[in-house]
Amino acid sequence: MEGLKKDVIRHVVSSLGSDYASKSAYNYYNALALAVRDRLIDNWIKTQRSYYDEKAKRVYYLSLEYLPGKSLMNNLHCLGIYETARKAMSDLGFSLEDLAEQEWDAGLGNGGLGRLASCFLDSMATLGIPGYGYGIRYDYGIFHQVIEDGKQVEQADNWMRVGNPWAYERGQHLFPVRFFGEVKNWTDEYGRLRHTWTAGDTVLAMPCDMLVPGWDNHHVINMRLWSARSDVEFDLDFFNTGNYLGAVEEKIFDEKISKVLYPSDQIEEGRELRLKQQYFFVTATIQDILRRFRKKHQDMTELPQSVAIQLNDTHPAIAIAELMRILLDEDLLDWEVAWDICVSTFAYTNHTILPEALETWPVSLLERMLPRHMQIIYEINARFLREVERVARSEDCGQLCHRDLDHLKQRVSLIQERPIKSVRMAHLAIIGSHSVNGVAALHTELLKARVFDDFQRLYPQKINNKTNGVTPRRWLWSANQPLSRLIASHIGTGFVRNLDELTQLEPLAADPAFREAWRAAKLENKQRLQAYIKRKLMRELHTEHLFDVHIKRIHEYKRQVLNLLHVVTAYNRLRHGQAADFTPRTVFFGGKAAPSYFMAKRIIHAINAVAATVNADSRVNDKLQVVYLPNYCVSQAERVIPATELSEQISTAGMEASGTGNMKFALNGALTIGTWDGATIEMAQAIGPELLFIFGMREDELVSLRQHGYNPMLYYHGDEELREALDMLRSDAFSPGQHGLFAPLVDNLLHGGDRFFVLADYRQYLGAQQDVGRLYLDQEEWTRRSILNAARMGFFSSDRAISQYAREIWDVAPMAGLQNGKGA
Ligand code: 73E
Repeated sequence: MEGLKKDVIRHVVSSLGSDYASKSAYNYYNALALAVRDRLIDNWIKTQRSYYDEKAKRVYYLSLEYLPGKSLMNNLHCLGIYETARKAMSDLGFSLEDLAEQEWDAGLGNGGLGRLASCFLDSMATLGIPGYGYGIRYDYGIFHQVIEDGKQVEQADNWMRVGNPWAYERGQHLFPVRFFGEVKNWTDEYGRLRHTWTAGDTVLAMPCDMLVPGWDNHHVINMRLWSARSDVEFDLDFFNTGNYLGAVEEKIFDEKISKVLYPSDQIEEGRELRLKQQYFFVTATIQDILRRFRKKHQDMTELPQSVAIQLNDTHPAIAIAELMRILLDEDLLDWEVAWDICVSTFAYTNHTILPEALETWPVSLLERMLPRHMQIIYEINARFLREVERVARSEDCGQLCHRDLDHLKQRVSLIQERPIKSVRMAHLAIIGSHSVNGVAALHTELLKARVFDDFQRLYPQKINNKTNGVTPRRWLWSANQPLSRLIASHIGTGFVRNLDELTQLEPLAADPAFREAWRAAKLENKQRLQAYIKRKLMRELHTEHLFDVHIKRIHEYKRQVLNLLHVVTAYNRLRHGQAADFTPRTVFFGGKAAPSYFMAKRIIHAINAVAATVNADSRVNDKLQVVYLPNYCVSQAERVIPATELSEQISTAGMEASGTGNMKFALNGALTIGTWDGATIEMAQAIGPELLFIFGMREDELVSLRQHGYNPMLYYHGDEELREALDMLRSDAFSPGQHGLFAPLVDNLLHGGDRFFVLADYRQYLGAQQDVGRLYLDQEEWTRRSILNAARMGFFSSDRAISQYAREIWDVAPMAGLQNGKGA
């Protein structure tokens, strides 16, 4: 402890240039972070060196998004120095909790996809897998959300302003990135046509490395994020032209590439800068991967034995064309050889079947920005369509008439002709990879049967499932110390690295004393949240209420509106004195809406309007409260999830690819009210469906309802309570003086076809909520179920997910000496 104290003081003085006697929490947080980084860097160097020494096959995880959140507590726990640090900082006059508050969330992602990437890095580090995360170091992460007059207002997330003590910026290792320009054709000595992409604009990619430690194993992997740097400083031309300010402007323009994260989750932006971001990060990453590979290899055909590249959705899919370009134009390999290398190296994860999220890029834009890549994509397509024809003719599709074959080719082509001629990035990713995986069982089945059914017929082995998982280090041990300590006192700490060990809790569910202790841990977390809400929102929570929580991105398919209709109905019943048996509850909502997503923003407004009315109504507010948690982010999730008793997972069946919040809640002892969707299905199967509150129509039922003609008006006319709730929303009951404010929401349900079947599931949802309320009155049974929920969550560890990727997709093994946990 003395050593740590000394190091902290030394950093306050020599790294931060401050007086250690002036007790600034900000300085002491940064100094502690630097002292922790010192303790990681030796192991990071040893880890990286061991990959070379052992000629390990490496895994590269390419993701445009990461959501690491805060690093301090997690890193202290991983290093096993949490208690030491707590004492040391207390000696220096600080509470570790307060210092941790000083850290800004690294919010370099929108939601589940980015958080999954961060959980996966944590698991690779803990399992000892030679992995690297690659992404973009956005200057501005996901916007900071404030609620003003009930509405979302976006503020810039200037997370870098105060510096980042965790990152190493490596300004000396810059990689060039080219755009635009032209392609020259030439003939090599064997008479083969060759291509060279020349000129164009150049910017530079600077690596920023963040260290990702494993749990108590000395294995530290790297997350390398690229930051754009202009090359104009190196351009002597501008001295000669005398256009100094012009050159500076150009520099600012170039550096715009890594300025900001696109804040839309599953809605395509289709903006030129977004494509630039994708290519910028992809080419820098591929250059870095090949640089490392070439240190030990000359023969490029050995690449797939040494390197596996996982594409996190299609956002980095241009990597396939980029690797082809390098192999063809720089290494001068033949097409077939280069293509084999590519397909054997790449694998692609699909995260959504929502059509509006499937990426396409206009051919005209690609031709201009990446002319050589567009040529290559055309060539990939031509060869692929010839192959399709060959397969179709050779098999029993022999009977395929020409029309069918033409249709098939149109459907699977990389090029879509309408509404504008574009490249389908998902098709590029599928064709250029040896593995395509979905993220939960149902999602993968839907990929095979619907979205990618033609590809499933063409390549029956390619599409596979890897159900998502979450890291127990952050989402149980670090976020929920009261519960973790209780668990550890009964079954030891092995569950932190082997989550299956939680099954040892099962017999304890029958033990009244253990149940009481379990409830006490939950109450402690509820009180902690209560104190936080008081501090931040000046609101007093009732900890005896059922804490009912719906936190995630705001999206119509996630159906926050369904929850809101339940709240309004409960409000009406209470007002009308029809709810004598109502179980008091506080309903929490939280989540960001894409700034351009009108309906999602209006939903936030409606939630806040209902909250204001309900909370101000003294007839009901001792029994029902609604809280909107502004600026939902990773660190907020870490506070809220441990305090939650009811987890809302109520997406339209078939639409949530997996969900990962659902897992974090159950792991922390919340019961789930949910639809038969995403990974909630597998959770119900693992836990026992009777221990969750499952309701609503299933995916196949919705398909047939849609086919037979779904008429939301029938539900409206047939259900008095539903009608009352919708009429109130449409009138100004919640928006005094602003008649029609929420009419777009209601009209969308009644006259817009209710694409997400809110009305169809309303009555069943109410029934399930009634069951929840009733069960909550029986605290012993509730607690028993809560314990069993957590006990059966072993499968949903990201360690299990990563082990499956490693074995079934990447063919990589943990580093020797690290398989069973601790390293040397
Ligand atoms: O169901 C979640 C899933 O758990 C899914 O909606 C989400 O990915 C999670 C992790 O697998 C997701 N995010 C995006 N697509 N699916 C996405 C798309 C475009 C931009 C940003 C995010």
